[in-house]
Amino acid sequence: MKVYINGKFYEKNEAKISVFDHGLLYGDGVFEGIRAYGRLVFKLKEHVERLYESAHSIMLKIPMSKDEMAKAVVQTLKTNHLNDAYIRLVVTRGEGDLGLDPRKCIGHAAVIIITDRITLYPEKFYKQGLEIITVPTVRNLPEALNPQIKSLNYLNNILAKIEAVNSGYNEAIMLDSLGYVAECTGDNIFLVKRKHLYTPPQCMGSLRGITRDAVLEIARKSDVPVHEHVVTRHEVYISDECFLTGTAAEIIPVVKVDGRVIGEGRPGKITLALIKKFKELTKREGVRY
Ligand code: PXG
Repeated sequence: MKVYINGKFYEKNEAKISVFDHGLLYGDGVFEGIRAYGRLVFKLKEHVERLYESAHSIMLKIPMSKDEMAKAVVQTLKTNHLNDAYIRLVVTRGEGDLGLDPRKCIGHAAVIIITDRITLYPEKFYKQGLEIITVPTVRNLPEALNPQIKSLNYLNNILAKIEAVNSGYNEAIMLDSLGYVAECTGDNIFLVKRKHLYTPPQCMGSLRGITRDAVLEIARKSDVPVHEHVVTRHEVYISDECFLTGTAAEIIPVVKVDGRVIGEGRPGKITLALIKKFKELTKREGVRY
């Protein structure tokens, strides 16, 4: 495996950055998770755009243009001869001293691209559906650390993941500070009720997922009415279908939430139809390499 760091490729064991990098010391940096299917990078432009938006928001200057970044992703995939891949794009604040002040990061931001394979949940759950729970850790407040910023500081999500795992579950619903459903630890959440599709609005404390947007577009084109609307736990419990979306997770059905069976307790019809259409989309759309 060859890892890209600032324009050069290194073997996995040799791919290293400084212990003084503020990405390591403070989680001061941004990242993206991207997928490639059959030598097509899915939604590359959207991921690069979101990376630069996250960086802009935290005043991190990425030392290359968006076009160069997209080219570097493609080049890394070519170098690694991968047909299908999960791509992790990381940009750190760079090397500084042991204080928080980002002005002390005098070197360049480190741009790292890693390509690998990933299966987020055991395969059987994609067929039979996941059981999830709501956890006590609420999603970061938008006015404190906006979940729209895909920063290297993912402790908020990791704490929720730990709570789920401690309780014997693979995934967790995180609420926002008002108690509405925000999202899961690394996925957006959708409900189906009376053939309508619902997902929390992106301004309420969840990430505007690129898979989420792709699913909304597929649904609109398939004449499924969509609503970006606040969602309560009660609405999740009484939904006909539930599923999660994310680049790593793709689309995974949910069949039980906090002990309540969702619909008939198996992946629903609309969920399965959306999964099929999403798979078709990933096979025909993307940047070829
Ligand atoms: N919400 C959050 C908090 C995320 O981190 C998504 C939603 C889905 O967004 P996209 O754009 O991918 O549809 C994400 C992204 C993991 C993991 O190991 C998950 C993400 C990123 C990194 C790791 O679960 N998901």
